[in-house]
Amino acid sequence: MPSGAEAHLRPRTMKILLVFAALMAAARSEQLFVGDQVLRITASNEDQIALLRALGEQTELQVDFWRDPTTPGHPADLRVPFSSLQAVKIFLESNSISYSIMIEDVQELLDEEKRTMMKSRRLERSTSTFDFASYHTIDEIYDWMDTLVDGHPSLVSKIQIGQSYENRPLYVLKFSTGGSNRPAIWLDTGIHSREWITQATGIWTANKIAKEYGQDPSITAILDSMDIFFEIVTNPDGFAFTHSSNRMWRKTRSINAGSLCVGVDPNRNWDAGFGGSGSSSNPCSETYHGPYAHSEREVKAIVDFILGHGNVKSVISIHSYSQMLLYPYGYKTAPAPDHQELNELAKKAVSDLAAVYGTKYTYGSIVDTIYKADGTTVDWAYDNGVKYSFTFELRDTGRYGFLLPSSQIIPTATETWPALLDIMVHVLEHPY
Ligand code: 0X9
Ligand code: ZN
Repeated sequence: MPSGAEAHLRPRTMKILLVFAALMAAARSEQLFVGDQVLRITASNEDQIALLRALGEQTELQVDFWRDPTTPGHPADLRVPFSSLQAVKIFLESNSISYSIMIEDVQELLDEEKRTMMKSRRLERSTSTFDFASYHTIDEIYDWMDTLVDGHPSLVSKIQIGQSYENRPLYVLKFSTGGSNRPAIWLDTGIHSREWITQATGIWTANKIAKEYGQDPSITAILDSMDIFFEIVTNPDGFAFTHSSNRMWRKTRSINAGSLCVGVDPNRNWDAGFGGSGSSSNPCSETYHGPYAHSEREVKAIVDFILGHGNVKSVISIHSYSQMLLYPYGYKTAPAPDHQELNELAKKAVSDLAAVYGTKYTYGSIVDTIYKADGTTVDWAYDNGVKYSFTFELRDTGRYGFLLPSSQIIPTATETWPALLDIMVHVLEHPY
C-alpha cells in the first residue's frame, strides 16, 4: 500500500482493516488493548491518594499506574483495561476524584505504532540505511550495533557483560581512544523495557558520539581522556517481550518461585535501601523488588562491571516519561552529600535542554521530585562511589506516555544531547 493511502480509504474499509490488524496481532498471541484508556487522575487530598493506591492493589481490575499517585495536586496516570473502565470511573466519581481521559483507546496508538514501524522497515530495505526516526526490534538494534562498530573500528567496540535470564547477550558499546582503565562514564537505556523512547534515544546518541568525535570539541575532549560505556538494551528479555507479546511490559522476565506473576522491577533490585517502602514485595506488582538485591542477571552484570572496572565516575540511567532530571537519593529523604553540586549541574543541563525546543524538565532528588523509590540504579551507584549519578525521565508528560510517537525520537534525542554533554564535560573538568 503506498504511504498515506490509509487516509483515502472509506471508513468501512478502514474498520475492516483495523479488525484485520487486531486479528493478526491476536494470531501472533500479542496482548490487545482494545478500548483500554489512560486516565489522568488528580487527587485533591491525602484520603483520595490512599483510595487511588488501594485501587491499584485490586488485582482483579488489572489497572497499571503509568505514573504513581504521589501528593495532592500531582496527577497520576492510570491505564485501565476496557473491562474495568466502568468500575474504575464509578469508583472515581463516587469518591469525587477528578480525572480526564489522556488516551481514548490504547490499541489505536499501538496499531499506529506498528504501521509506522512497517513503513520504516520497507524504507530501510529499499535504501539499506538505518532509520533513526523509527522504533526497532532487538535483532535490528543488535545488527545496528555491529554496523556502528564496523564504521568506527578505532573508536567503538562491543563487549558482552553477561547474559539475560532468557540467555540473551547483554551488550555494551565501548567508546575509547586508548589508554588503560581510563575514568569512565556509564550510560544505560531501556532498563524498563516499555520505555521505547529511551532505547531509541540511546541508538541516536551512540551514533552521535561516534560521529562527533573529532568534530565537536566537547565530545572530543571527553573521549581523549575518558571512556564511555553504553548499554542500549539493558533489559533485553523485557524488550523482546514488548515486541512479541505485551507492549506494556516493564519488568524483567524471570520466573518468581511460588507465583504465577513474572518479572522483577530492575529499578528496585539494586542494593541501595533494597526492599524498603518504596518498592513492593508482591511478585505481581510492577515495582516488585525481587527475592534479594541483584537477583536479576541484568542488574548483577552491571554491578559486576562497574565494581570490576573501578574507575567509573558517572552513571546516567535513562528512563521515560515525565521530563525530569534526577539525582540521589530515592530511598531516603536525607540530601546526598553532593546535593548542591548535583543540583547546580542538573539546573544547567535542563536549561540547555530547554534551549533546543523549549521542552521543560523539572529536576531534583528522586525522593523530592517523584516519590520514594528503593533499590534504584543511581542510588546504588552513588553509594558505591560514583558521584555523578543521574537519571533522566525523557518525554513526554503524559499525552502519549510510554507510547510516544516515533516522530518524536529525533527531537527527543536532539534536545537531550546538550544535557548529556553538560554532565560529561562537568565530569571531565572535576576529576575526583
Ligand atoms: O518508578 C521508577 O522506576 C521511575 N519511573 S518510571 O516511570 N521510569 O518507571 C522513577 C524512579 C526514579 N527515577 C529514575 N530512577 N529514573
Ligand atoms: Zn523507567
